[in-house]
Amino acid sequence: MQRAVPQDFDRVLSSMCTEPHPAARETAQQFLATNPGDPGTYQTVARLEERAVELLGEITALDDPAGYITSGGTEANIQAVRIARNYADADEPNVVVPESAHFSFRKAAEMLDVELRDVPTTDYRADVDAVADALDDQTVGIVAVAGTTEYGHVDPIPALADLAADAGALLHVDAAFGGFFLPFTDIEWNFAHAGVDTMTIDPHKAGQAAVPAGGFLARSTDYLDELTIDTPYLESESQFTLTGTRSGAGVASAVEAMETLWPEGYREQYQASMDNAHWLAERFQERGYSVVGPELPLLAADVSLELVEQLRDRGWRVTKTGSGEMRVVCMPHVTRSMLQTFVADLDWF
Ligand code: 0PR
Repeated sequence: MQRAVPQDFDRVLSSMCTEPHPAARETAQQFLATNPGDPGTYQTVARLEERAVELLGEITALDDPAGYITSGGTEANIQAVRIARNYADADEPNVVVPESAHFSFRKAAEMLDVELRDVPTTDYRADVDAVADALDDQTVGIVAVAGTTEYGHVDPIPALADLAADAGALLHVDAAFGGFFLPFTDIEWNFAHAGVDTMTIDPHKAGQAAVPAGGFLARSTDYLDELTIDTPYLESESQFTLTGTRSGAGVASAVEAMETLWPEGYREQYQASMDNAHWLAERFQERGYSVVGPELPLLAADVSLELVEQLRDRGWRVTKTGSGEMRVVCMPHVTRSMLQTFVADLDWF
């Protein structure tokens, strides 16, 4: 059999993953056989993981950050729900999430035996009144999304944090997608803006690190203690991660990407990606489509399902929202000339 090669990115408009920064790619290759899950043996990568958390703390305005590099946003979200459940003392714990939250919270709820209370959104954001109505004395956590998967919108995080504090619940912010764009906006989303307890922010998305490199942050190590189990035969005595053996390549490449790009490289990327998203939104509008966004570099347009299928047949990787709009994610590999070709194909049909 011929050796397989990965697809290239020149028609990928559907993915939150992107080409890793060249330095991050090279570093990932060097660390392929290292395991941050065993810091006693793999000390270099363990130190790199501390640096990764420190850098994520800078990006999210958190002094003395606690956390680690996860396998992705899913693991980080599961850990957040696990902390909220364990931290509280509830017999029948529930977590309140906007209906726009990523499906990883469903996995978390099922595995952890926590009730997930979905509440409606207004204009693609969590409705604060609806969240308030859903709370009760068994609520252990509220989730706010900073960059929704389908529309790229950011929930009213300070208001949700206040609700969580009043309810004695933890506030988790899912900035898996938005975290590397939001520092360059005036949106309130980070640990300094509001009483955020835990956060997901993924270097393997807009952070331009190699896959797998998700990020989980907690305001205090007390929260991580809620996850800790003993590891009798390792040099380290306990572990708070969900998985055991973990990707040193992901950790090392996340550090390399952040050292290289934070803040100026990420700022430039944010600006280029937003310009592209606005440019594409205008092209859609000129053609009579209605567009949602872009608040972050992601937009949805009410292109017919038939046209989406035709574009797919031409090799474009585009996806649909739950309501059927076409969704385009302007990740770093998405260039203006790529979008010009896309619009030309759109006009061809
Ligand atoms: N939180 C948010 C807001 C997300 O958008 C995602 C993934 C996650 C959590 C989960 O992250 P992991 O996939 O790292 O566990 N959002 C994308 C999605 O589901 C993931 C994705 C990435 C999909 C690349 C396709 C793709 O090619 O749409």
